[in-house]
Amino acid sequence: MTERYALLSVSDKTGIVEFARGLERLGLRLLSTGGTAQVLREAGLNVTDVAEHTGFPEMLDGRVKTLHPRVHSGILARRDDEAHLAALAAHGIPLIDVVAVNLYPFEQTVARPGCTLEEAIENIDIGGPAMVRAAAKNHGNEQGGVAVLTDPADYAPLLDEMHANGGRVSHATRYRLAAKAFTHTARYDAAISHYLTARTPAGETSPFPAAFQPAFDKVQDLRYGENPHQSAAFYRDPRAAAGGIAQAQQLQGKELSYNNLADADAAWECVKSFAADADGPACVIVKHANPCGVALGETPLEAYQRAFATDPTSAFGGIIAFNVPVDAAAAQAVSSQFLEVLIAPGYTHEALEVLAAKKNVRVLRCPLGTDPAQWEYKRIGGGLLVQTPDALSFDPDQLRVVTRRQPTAEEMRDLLFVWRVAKYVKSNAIVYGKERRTVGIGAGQMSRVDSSRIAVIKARNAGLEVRGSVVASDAFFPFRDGLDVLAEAGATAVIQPGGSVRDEEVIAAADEHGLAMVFTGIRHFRH
Ligand code: 93A
Repeated sequence: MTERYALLSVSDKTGIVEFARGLERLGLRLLSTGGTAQVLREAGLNVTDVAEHTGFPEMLDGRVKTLHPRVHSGILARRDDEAHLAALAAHGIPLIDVVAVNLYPFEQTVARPGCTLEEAIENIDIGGPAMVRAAAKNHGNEQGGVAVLTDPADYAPLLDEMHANGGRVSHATRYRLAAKAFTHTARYDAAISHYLTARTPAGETSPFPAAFQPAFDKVQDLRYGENPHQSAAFYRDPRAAAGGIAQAQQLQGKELSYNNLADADAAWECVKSFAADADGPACVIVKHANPCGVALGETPLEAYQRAFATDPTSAFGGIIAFNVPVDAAAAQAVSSQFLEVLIAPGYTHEALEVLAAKKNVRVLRCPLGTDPAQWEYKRIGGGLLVQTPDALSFDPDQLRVVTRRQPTAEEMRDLLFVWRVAKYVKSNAIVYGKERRTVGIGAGQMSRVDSSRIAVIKARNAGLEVRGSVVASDAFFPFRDGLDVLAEAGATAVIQPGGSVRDEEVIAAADEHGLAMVFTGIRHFRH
């Protein structure tokens, strides 16, 4: 049997006609299942139905199409094994050298609103994964083996390679395709397991499946991890919508490091919380995962200058993010400080020219899209914590003024600003601000009083006046001492979740100091 076969059986028919035509030109005979065969025939190709090849009809509504020894022996026979080849010859079974399969669209099916359990089950592909796994297992060696394709993006490169090598596919390519194929079927089974274990037969669902298999695609190896002796890599969630830092495009600069990416994420998530149309240009400067300056301004330049003024010492070597395109004036200003990474939804041509002079600065362009709710993961020793993101934003109408004094309109505007920033500061977070810019930020302390004191010290070090500012606290004050610190520093209004058993004591302290205080009812711990 010298004829070589390619078996094509795909739900996603993208590119399949061109691929089949290329294979036919290379002298391969085409074998195909019902729907795929029809598409190929309509395109004028010469196709043998699998049913004709096996001598057995597709049966049970298509549940059994390719599950037949004539298919699986043709795929699984070792190409350099005399006994295997003799067995095929004895039964008149030809070799299948190319297998292109993609599976019933299980994930798309269960994502459709109102999808029933029966529909989901019918979309669990059985014969497809069997062929993919058989072909991947038998990718072979230098003597030959099967090329398995599970992604239409691999069709054209495979044809090119076959053209260049007299119809042969190298062992290296077959190996790479086999590894990719097992990733394809592993993800497919993970999706089925997630769906089934996160619901009961009656359809009651829970957000989290019984077992958890994250699926991410490698973007690149990183030079090292958080420290030079740690190795690291960067992965992207293929299902994430545009808008996360993982979707950013690097326009210039040195290779991104592990810490660059982590800090860029912190800066980008914070700056994105300010909408350009409602809030105007915003700038966030991050160091060690915490904002060290956040401000709004009339222009990106002004937003940057006001953010920088919060803490010029910490801003050195920082990550700077804007929620609006960067123009030449802002580019000029940021270039005059030492910075690691610049992120924005866009850059003017002139801005890019200015930045080009700073060759090392990593310049990222990131789409501003809003991500759908994605799970957050945190490794703990021997385990994994998974949670939904801290995406709850409060309804301003639900704010509760708890003090005798009402905040002025100006204080209220600033309270909402510092509250938004506090969400992106590591706990315990205390953020002083005024005129929609941060004045002092206390981050990552074990006690809230210390965060309050540190924020004041930092503001004074930067030569900023704390008196007359407003303050946000990411969680309630457990005692009045934190509030006393704020009042003594000269703050006039406070925003915090409330909910402490000592709220009464804290409210009384605020009244004593003549402060206005607002409860949000929402806590924003961040660790
Ligand atoms: O129903 S199956 O689990 N049983 C099979 O024997 C089988 N063989 C191929 N699904 C099977 N397939 C799948 O059919 C392939 O994985 C592919 O997704 C689909 C292609 O069908 P058609 O060519 O009829 O569109």
